[in-house]
Order: sequence, then C-alpha cells, then structure tokens
Amino acid sequence: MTALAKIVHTAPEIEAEPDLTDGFHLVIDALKLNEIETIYGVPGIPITDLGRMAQASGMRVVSFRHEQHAGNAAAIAGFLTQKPGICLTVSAPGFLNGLTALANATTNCFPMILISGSSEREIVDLQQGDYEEMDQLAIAKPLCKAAFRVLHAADIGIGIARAIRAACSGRPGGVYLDLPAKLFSQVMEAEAGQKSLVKVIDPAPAQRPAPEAITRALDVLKSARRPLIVLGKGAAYAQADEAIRALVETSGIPYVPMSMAKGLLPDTHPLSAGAARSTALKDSDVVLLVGARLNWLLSHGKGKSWGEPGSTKFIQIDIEPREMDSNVEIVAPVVGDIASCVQALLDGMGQGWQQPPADWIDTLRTKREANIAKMAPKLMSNASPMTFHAALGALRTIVKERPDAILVNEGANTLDLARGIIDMYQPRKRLDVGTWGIMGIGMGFAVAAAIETGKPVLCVEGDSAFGFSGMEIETICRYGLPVCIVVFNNNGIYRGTDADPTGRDPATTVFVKDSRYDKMIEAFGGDGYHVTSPDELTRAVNAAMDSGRPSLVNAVIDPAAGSESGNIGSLNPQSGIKKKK
Ligand code: ADP
Ligand code: TPW
Ligand code: MG
Repeated sequence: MTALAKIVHTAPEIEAEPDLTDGFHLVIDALKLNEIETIYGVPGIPITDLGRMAQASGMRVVSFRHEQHAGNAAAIAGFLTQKPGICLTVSAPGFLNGLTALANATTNCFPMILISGSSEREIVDLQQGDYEEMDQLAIAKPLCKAAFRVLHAADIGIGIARAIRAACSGRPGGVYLDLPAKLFSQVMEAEAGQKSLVKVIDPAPAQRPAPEAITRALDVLKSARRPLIVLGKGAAYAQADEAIRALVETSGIPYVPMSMAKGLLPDTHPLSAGAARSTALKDSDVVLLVGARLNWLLSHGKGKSWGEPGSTKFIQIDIEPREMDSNVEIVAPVVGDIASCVQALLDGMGQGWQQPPADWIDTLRTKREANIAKMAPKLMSNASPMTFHAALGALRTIVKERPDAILVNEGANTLDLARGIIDMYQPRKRLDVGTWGIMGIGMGFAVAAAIETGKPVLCVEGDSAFGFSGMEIETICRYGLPVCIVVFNNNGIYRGTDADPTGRDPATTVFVKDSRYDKMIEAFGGDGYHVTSPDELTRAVNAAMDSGRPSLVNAVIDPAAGSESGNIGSLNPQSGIKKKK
C-alpha cells in the first residue's frame, strides 16, 4: 500500500528538463558581467577547466610559468585600469606562490583578486591530509584587504561582487577569493544562476571631501612661502590627470613626482622639481601630498631630508582617513578621492590666487638646472665597458622619442639611476618595484602592460632583478608581446667584483661572468642582442621596438660601476663589532 502510493505519487510528469549551469560557468559569467575580460594564472587541479572554459567563452586567459608573475601581472593590470586584475591559481603551493603578489598589491594599493582553488573543507579542517591541503583563507587574511570563501554555487555572484567592491572601493588593495574544488561542479538551474549574479554598480564611489577640509587646506597653502606638491602613485592611479595638471599650473606650485607618478605631468615641465628633490623637500614650508604616503620613501616626513622639526606643514589628500598623522602631524587632512579633492581645491583657489614667491621658484629652477648640467657629461660617456649613466643616457633618448611606451624598471643601481635619468612624458608609463622595493615584478608587469594597453613595453632590468622572473620570457614569446627587455649585466647584485674571502665559492653577490642573457630569449624564438656601447644599445633597442617582437638586449655594464644597494645603501645595518686596527 505504501509502496504503491509512493510510486503513484512520484510518477514522472512529462516536463522539459530545465537548463542547467554550474560553478565553473557561474564564475566566468560573474566576471564577464562585471567587465572583467582577462585572467592571469597557472592551470592545475581544480581550476584547469575553469581556465579552458573562460578561454572558450572569449575571455583572455594568460598562462604563466609561475604564479607570482601571474599575480604581479594582475596587480599592475589593476593599477593601469582601476578594475581588479584577476590571478587564478591552484591550491596550496600555487596559492602560496601567488600570495607574495597579493600582499605586494595590497601594500601598493593596487586592486587585484587572487582566486585560488582549494581542497575539501571537511578534510582540510580535520587535517586529514587532502591533496594540497591548506587552510588558505586563514593564511591569506592578514596579507590582504579582504578574504572570502564561497561554498554554494548560488553564492558565486555575491562572492565575486564582494571581492570586486573590496578591491576597488576606498583604498584599493588585494582580495583573496577561496573557491573549493566541489563548488565548480555544483549544478543549479541556469535561470536561477543568472539571477544570482550581481553587477557591481559604481565599485569605487566618489568620496567628496568636506568643504571645511578644503578651506583649511587652502588657508595653509595661502600662508606658504615655499610650497611644494608631492604627487604619488595614488595620483597616477586616480586617472585625474587633467585636474592634477590644472592644480599644478593654476597654483604655480612646484611639484616632485614619486617614482610611479613620473609622467603625470611631463618630467620636463617647468614646475617639476624632480631634479631638485633634496632641496625641494628640505626647504619647503608647506607640502601638499597627493596620493603619496609619508613612509620610508619620503623619510617619514622628518629627519635630515626635511627642514628643522616642525618647520614643514603637511596637507594630505588621501582616500584612507587612517593615513593621516601616520608619521607626523597633518595640519590639513583632506580625506576623499583625488579627483574630487583636487577639483575642490581648484574651485576654491578661484580668481584671486597668489602664485608662490618668485625667489622660491627661482631657487628650485637654479638647483634643477645645476643638477641636470652636472649629470649631462656622465650621460654622454663612451667609456668601455659602459657605465650605468651612459647606458641610461641612451635609453633616456629612446623613451623621449617613444613617449607612449611603458617602462618597467627594477634592480638596485639599475632602478635608482634609471628613475633619476629617464624622463617620463605621459601618465602611468613608469611601473616599478613600488613601496616594498620588491625584485621580481619585471616580466609579470611587462606582460600585463602589453596586454592591457596594447602599447610597446621597455623593461630596464638589473641582471639580478631579471633573474627573479626571467623564465616568463617564454610567456612573452608565446603570446608574441611587444616587449623589449634590456638586462643591465654587471655580473651581479650591485656590482660584479666581490670575492669570497676564503677563496672557496663565488662571492654572495656575483653571478656567472659575462652571461649571455640574450641567448635565453632565442631559445623561445625571440630576438637576442648583445651590446657593449651606448651606440650599439641605441641601435638594438630601436630595432627591437620597431619590430614589435619579444626581444632581449644583453647590455654589458662595468662590473665595478655600481654602489651597494643603489641609492639606499644607508639602510644596510652595520656590524656592531669594531674592526681591529
Ligand atoms: P608613492 O609610493 O608613490 O609615494 P603610496 O603608495 O605611498 O605612493 O601612496 C598612495 C596613496 O594613494 C595611498 O595612501 C592610497 O590610499 C592613496 N590613494 C589611492 N587611490 C586613491 C584615490 N583614488 N583617491 C585618493 N587617494 C588614493
Ligand atoms: C624579493 C634584495 C634589492 S636589489 C637586488 C636585490 C637582490 C638586486 C640588485 O641587483 P641588480 O641591480 O638587479 O643586478 P644592479 O644594477 O644594482 O646590479 N628579494 C626580493 N626583493 C629584494 N628587494 C631583494 C631580494 C635586493
Ligand atoms: Mg646587477
């Protein structure tokens, strides 16, 4: 009786099967709905099919040789586009490889999302030794801005929306999204799946500054005798280029660009005090920080790089309220997004704005011209082997002639000297080691710069720096990207001249002498060049950039020319034990 009733009750009705979707497709649909078209990653269990399906759906899926470089690519894609760059990795080891890039993105305020597949929760939480077992969410949490896990296919839309919002709103940063393997094969009705997706409306809402904050800031600026604007990479990120130019030119206040803010206004601008940086910081009485933190890169706003304690008043524009007073007192905090804040300052300046005293402008101009004149002969040197200055003098001309190329730069001497010597002419064209001074961003940044902008890329790399991501030249060749890498080959870290005092091993800072990095790219079908003079360097880089092909120029630099740690040797701790005379 019961059995019969059951059969009758469950007799199949003639009904069309509903269309189904699954976790794989929902992740892809959610990204595409939010206009995210590119994924940087490395395939493997459990995300191999996710990459394949994303590619089949028309997304650009760029596969790297190591997750750290995929992560760096995603991070700089975020910086360049204001949309979170996506890095996709496998569980435990792949996740950990991507984590350095996620932490670095967070430190630099770049929006990115690291999406990692993960193992079965039930097994991971009982620590029963699953395949690539790791509690990834817990590990990621302290190293990024936010971390989420999605357990149900119906929550994928919300999970991705939360990740996008967390990455882009307020101070941008890195977000971790944990997607357990089981999620991808979960099935649900397609219509319900589609409805569960969320299009993030206005992911980085404007944050207008309080009118009193603007009045306060203008009052302080008006009182200045020697005002200075410092532009940081937050200003570059904000894409408020016209407003920032107008602020500088209307106010008549000289400015110093931080490394990745170079080119926001051309470095040749008459109000650029970049080449008189030390004087500008030390002698200014009011400093307006625009998207630049008073961290180590600005000597924390105090000490011998600055004037007497208390003699410099700081005004700071930043979207992050807690940045104010982080190192020294900020007399006029302006909390809000840079575009709104700069516009409000401009509006407040109005007609009657007084330009800064002429003697301040003259002091900086004279200093700048003197510094440039002092440097000029070094840039022309024809010494063999090449000095850093001579090689950079050649590249400086090339960048001047190709201002829309993107410059990627890492190393120690190769970084610090290139930053000072190579003028930039357009916003967001200089990408480098950022707040941590991290080595290894080179090839990842180059790939994303080429893919996101379609522009040619010139990488200026120390030989050590290049080694951190060098295998990705295969990626550059595979995707046929217009990237020209110049390796400043001085046989080592800082210099190639150290020796092991015991005579047993190579010194800790040196590499194989006269390595032929140019031959590495030839192995993958790219073009290699080997150059020993500035003229040869110029010819090779121009040929490489004209060809638009993946190329590597091995530039032989005097192994004795560099200094320890480039410009920041003073940060090296010294032994407390005095040497016996
Ligand atoms: P730099 O290294 O060039 O000096 P930092 O990375 O130290 O620059 O500082 C960048 C700052 O810019 C961060 O404090 C960040 O909160 C801020 N920022 C980023 N985007 C915006 C924005 N759109 N509006 C306001 N501030 C921003
Ligand atoms: C992830 C420490 C700072 S600079 C540098 C290292 C190893 C390399 C300098 O040599 P290079 O440049 O590139 O040949 P040059 O022109 O002076 O010879 N690990 C990480 N990040 C950092 N910053 C280091 C180590 C470092
Ligand atoms: Mg070197």
